[in-house]
Amino acid sequence: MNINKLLFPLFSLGICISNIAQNPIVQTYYTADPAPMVHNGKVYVYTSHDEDTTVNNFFTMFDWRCYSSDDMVNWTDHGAVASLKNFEWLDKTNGAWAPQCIERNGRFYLYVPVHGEGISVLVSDSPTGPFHDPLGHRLIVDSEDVWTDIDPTVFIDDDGQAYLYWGNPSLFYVKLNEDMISYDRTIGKNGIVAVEMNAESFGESKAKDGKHLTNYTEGPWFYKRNDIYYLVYAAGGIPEYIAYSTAPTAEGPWTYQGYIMERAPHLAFTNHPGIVDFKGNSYFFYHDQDLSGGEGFKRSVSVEQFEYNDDGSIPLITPTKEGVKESVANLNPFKKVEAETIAWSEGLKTASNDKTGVYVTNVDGGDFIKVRSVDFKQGAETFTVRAEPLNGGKIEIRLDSKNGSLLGVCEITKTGSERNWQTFTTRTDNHKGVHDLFFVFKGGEGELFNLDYWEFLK
Ligand code: FUB
Repeated sequence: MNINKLLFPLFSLGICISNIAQNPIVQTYYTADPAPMVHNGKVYVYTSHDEDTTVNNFFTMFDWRCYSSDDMVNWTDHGAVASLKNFEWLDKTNGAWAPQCIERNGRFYLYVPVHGEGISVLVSDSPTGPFHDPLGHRLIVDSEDVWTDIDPTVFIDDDGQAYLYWGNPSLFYVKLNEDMISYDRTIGKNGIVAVEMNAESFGESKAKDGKHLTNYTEGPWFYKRNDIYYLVYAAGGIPEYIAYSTAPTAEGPWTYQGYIMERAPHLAFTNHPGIVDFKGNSYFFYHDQDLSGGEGFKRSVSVEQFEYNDDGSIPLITPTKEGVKESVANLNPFKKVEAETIAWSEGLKTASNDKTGVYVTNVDGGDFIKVRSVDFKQGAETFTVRAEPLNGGKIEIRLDSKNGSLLGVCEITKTGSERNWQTFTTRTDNHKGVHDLFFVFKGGEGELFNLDYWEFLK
């Protein structure tokens, strides 16, 4: 039994909330520590991943996942794009903490901390991997305490100089060389600059634990917008708020600006920011613990749209279940859409293999997928889906709600005893215009089928 199927009844008000909820943005896995990256008209969000089963009531994290969106409401699951197994030299099976990815000259650099083993880097020719380890050892060497080397954040300035900031409870940076996998060893202490932690720069410490000298705690997110350098971070010790500081240069001096996310009942004891501008809007990513019904080691990534004030300051942002209200693009249903492109789902998981890539699995009767802002234009008369029948069942295709008007029913029946992927087709009502689309799964006992992709034909 999929653990999410047990937890979903706990999750808010079920059907009612699911029709309006957009947060968390992933319901098939627990995801944390969001790191958004805009590339080629898409937002990619790299996340850490809290396992469904927690070991020793602590962070249980083995790999890093990636999701992408063209419209900020439907998210395509690219699976686990990297894991601790990418590092052959590493003798660790847990500790895949907060990542961030950046593109330079057509290559993608994924900076990752392994808890207790410092910060490393992986490289790929594609934003969704495969990633490989270019060094065979950690990136940040000669650190005085690898236990504090977590939460890397990377940014390339207008002059081409790349910076990597990180740290809990102190803050450090290196100036990355153009190859992005080494750094200038002539500055700071063997290349590592320790940022001066004072109340003017990072606020007064509220943690009162003797370790956190200022309000800065961890999870920095570093970027520049309209000549202001921003460092947004988890603050206030445990439980964490989100605060930020600004500076006139990439190296400071930093000025504390206060909180941008306070506490709310469904937030976890940690929080972790990521901010991007996309298609003219600004988005704030963070994580909460709503999907797990309140377990701080089972977190989920959420996102809110916000607007900067005229002076560049960031307003207080409220964490909501509704999340992003409006898509910034419509989804085209007349070309192949991966089944794992989801605005909201209940009861499902994704898996992947070499032949099919990522697919939707754990499909039982009553589960469903919602896809938002689907533009049927002048009408669609046929639906086709690539599926792997297991016990077999049906897909009810509905508009605008789980119980909305029925466009058609696609039977996914098992033929023969072998498992194999096939295409199934059904006629649909000739519906027009932009709608939310619901696939509601119906069948008997056990798993019904797996789903690869779908499309409508005119
Ligand atoms: O996800 C593990 C740790 O929790 C991260 O490194 C911190 O930022 C906090 O979110």
